Amino acid sequence: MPRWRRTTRSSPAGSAGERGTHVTRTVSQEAPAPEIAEEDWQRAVEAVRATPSDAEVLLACHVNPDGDALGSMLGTALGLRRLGFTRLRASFPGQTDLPEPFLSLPGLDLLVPEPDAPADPPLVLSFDAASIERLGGLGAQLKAAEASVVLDHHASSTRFGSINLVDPGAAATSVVADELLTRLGVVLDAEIAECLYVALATDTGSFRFSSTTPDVHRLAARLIATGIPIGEVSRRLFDTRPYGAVKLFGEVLCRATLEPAEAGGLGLAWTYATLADLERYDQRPHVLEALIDSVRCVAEADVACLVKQVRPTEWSVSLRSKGGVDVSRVAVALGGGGHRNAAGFTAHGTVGDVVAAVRAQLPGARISTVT
Ligand SMILES: [Mn+2]
Repeated sequence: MPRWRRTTRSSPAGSAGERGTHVTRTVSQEAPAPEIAEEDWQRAVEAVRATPSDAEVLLACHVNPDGDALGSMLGTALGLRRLGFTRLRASFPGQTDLPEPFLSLPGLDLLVPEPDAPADPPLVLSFDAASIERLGGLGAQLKAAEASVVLDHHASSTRFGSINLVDPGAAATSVVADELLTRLGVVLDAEIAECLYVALATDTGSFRFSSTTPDVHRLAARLIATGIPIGEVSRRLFDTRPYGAVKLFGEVLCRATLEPAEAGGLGLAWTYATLADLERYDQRPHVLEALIDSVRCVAEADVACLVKQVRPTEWSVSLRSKGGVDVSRVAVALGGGGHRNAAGFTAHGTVGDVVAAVRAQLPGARISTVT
């Protein structure tokens, strides 16, 4: 009996998720020119080729870089190095110490803190940043550059470069980076491939999200064929965390709350992590990035919510949906943004206030499953 009940419960949620994905795709197909025009590819290639190999080139990615931002940026930087560029610098704004999973990425020798980035490079390339604000102070170099190439896959991209390689249908920015490197005649090697693979694996949730198309697997196959240590890379990226973080996760998950009646009966699971939790286990905030995945797997809830304290009364809120609720609507209503199944916002007040605000938005964010 429990087996039968589980089956009926998970089946409608799953099909709603598929439907949700399909709707997204239909919308993006109807939007004008979602793909990158041939002319833009050519202009990007010409911009790189027109830059002398001893000129300064700045590659920049968004603040608090994730695997896609860093991987696509460093993979492209290494590709440009193979082409003979000698004064390459990669950078991102803000906090410069990287999360552990990225500490052995190839190409890190090209990375400099924002203040040390070249002041007036003729060529700037931007990675995974949907708006120039996400580049912090490096946006000034991009604006002043003779040529600026924006590589991205956010539908919300403001296309702030002089050349924009933005493909909202791409699973990761590294898909765009790979195409540019191919067009520049760069031959993939294991170092470039590892960077692009980390980017691709990160943004597809290790090839689990619905963005994982046959083309994504074909790209992954080409990358793996260069001989990258795939087991080691995956373990570092997804299956390694400090002992203190494991204990911290345990404590935070222990206080998770399930509210089956919320979201019109689809269910809400939520928990929170405080600065005191981080301090108690001597952990840095980035270790909490993976925590939402453990909340998201609660079978009885369509919506998962993780409230992370960033200042005494300021919280960073992560939302996930299995497809019954459009959590980007919840996030946008509360001042944030994101995608249908993954979104976030910044909140103030107490944890109770924050969760109450989320609860209040859930009914209006339900996706109709009427057929
Ligand atoms: Mn990305």
